[in-house]
Amino acid sequence: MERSCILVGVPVQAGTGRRGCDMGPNAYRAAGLAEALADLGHGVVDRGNLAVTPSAVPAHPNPAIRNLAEVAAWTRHLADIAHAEAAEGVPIFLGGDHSLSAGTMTGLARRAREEGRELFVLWLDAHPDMHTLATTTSGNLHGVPMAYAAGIADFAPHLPAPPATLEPENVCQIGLRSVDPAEREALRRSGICVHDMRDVDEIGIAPLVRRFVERVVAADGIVHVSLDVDFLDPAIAPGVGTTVPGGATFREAHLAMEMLHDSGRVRSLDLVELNPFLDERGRTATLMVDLAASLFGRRVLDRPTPSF
Ligand code: Z70
Ligand code: MN
Ligand code: MN
Ligand code: MN
Repeated sequence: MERSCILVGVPVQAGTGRRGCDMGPNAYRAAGLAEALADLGHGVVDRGNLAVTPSAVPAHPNPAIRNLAEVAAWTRHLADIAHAEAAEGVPIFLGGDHSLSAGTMTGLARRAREEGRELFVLWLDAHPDMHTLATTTSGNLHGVPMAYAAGIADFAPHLPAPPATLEPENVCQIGLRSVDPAEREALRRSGICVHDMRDVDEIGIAPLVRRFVERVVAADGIVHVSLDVDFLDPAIAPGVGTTVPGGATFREAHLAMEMLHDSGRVRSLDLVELNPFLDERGRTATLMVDLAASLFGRRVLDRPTPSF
């Protein structure tokens, strides 16, 4: 039997410098995410919005860091939730800022390890989010989840120890165009597969996604997609706190989603960084819903459809 989509609202904005991301989950609902998935024939369960109660965590010497206790609480809770929901269906985490992926990816990594499956992550973002607590200068913890989840640095005792980490070789980042110096160094050391926008321009999105899918299939792996709104060009997706020019086009983004769907390997999704307060008449929320629909099987013409 096909797995149902499980919507999990994660109204966290503690990891970003701008307010409004906490309205993200409800904006996806208003834009018709559940209906779009149901129209494609999927079962859909909406778990509503999560909440956490932060408790004190040891301070970090970097004075720039903001909202550490809150991000720690979300990370701990989301690792539990992702681990549990991945056994029930296909969790779709409705952010909320990208700090939520520290929790989701490590919980999913634990579930994959228990099932003896190799977990791959396709990270679609203008940013690698590869800072450690020591290197972040903005102090915004949406800049650290990849370093945390790939076990690049030890975040304990400030953030909870991850229940499992990603294999850096199984992570592929596409869309990068804003990388801080410390992140560039961390990426080089990590072994993570990275494609900046120059690669997208020179090679094209299709060969990049195809190569990734081939590696997943060769390992009989499963895929988590982490989609940051700022992967997209701000001209088509203005509802985000960090607009970086030169992002993916409408067609590149849809093609990536369609190819991932056809792989039949996608088991979970983060939709992050939507800021409805900065959006224009819901167009960014609507675009993200349409991209999720492409990822879960919406197509122009009939083609063979692998099930999850
Ligand atoms: C920058 C920082 C970031 C997302 C912005 C930006 C980080 N490297 N991440 N938007 N998703 O502040 O650390
Ligand atoms: Mn919990
Ligand atoms: Mn991000
Ligand atoms: Mn980003």
